[in-house]
Amino acid sequence: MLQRLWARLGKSSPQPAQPLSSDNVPQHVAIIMDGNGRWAKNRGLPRMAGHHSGMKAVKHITMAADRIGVKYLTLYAFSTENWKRPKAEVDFLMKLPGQFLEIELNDLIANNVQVKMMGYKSDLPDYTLDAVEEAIKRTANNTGLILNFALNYGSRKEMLEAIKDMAAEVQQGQLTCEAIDEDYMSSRLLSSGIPDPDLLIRTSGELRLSNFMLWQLAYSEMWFTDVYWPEFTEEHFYEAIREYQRRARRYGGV
Ligand code: V0D
Repeated sequence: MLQRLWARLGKSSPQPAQPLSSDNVPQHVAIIMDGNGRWAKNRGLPRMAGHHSGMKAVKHITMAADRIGVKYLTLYAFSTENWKRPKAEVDFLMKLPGQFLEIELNDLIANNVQVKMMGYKSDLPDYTLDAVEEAIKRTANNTGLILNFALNYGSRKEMLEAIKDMAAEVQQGQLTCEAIDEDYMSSRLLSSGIPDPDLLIRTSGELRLSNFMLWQLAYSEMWFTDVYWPEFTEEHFYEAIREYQRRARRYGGV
């Protein structure tokens, strides 16, 4: 479905070169989309060209995730630490959600994708937040893939805010310490309502979590690749899924 509509945008919809089992498809895949700047630098292009090119991979991987039956796709687009980058780069990045949605929102709607955002909205420029909120509103009743953008997201801040809110409620007698268990903590995080990721993918050779979903990734499988995000294709994505399925089968055996 998604592939047919997106085919119009000039990209065909390759089936996996190797077969992909429909058993044990991860329900939630989270991705740290790293290496956009390095990809550009290696080609003698400005970093911004890498970020722009990375948007195309977002489209292709969303399409692939939907096709194989992933239910939640969380993409780390901008961290709370990324504000430290040069102002020109931050300004450029903040225009990408609007640009992406201008091109893709109609197709996302047509394909029953629900857009969500996980992060701190207050620091975002109006034009960024307006674009994202329009997408969230216009896809709120969709029942297909949940495309969750981590935008101005930081995991330690997320946990501290939850803890501070809970402490204040305990102090005011609205919450008891005994009621704070793992499920309750999960419900107070920005990912509330979304199950923990089954699989984390990080591109570009870095082997760190970089303050991404520290609580939620406690039991997740992790898959790393040296491929830069702008070069990350459906085939790389399927490779990660196949490895996830192999690991799941191994655990089933013992
Ligand atoms: C740059 C690679 C899509 C990572 C992908 C503001 C770095 C391209 C979005 C997007 C970015 C976010 C929210 C939304 C719709 C689209 C995006 C940023 C960066 C940071 F509702 N790509 N993308 N946002 N890049």
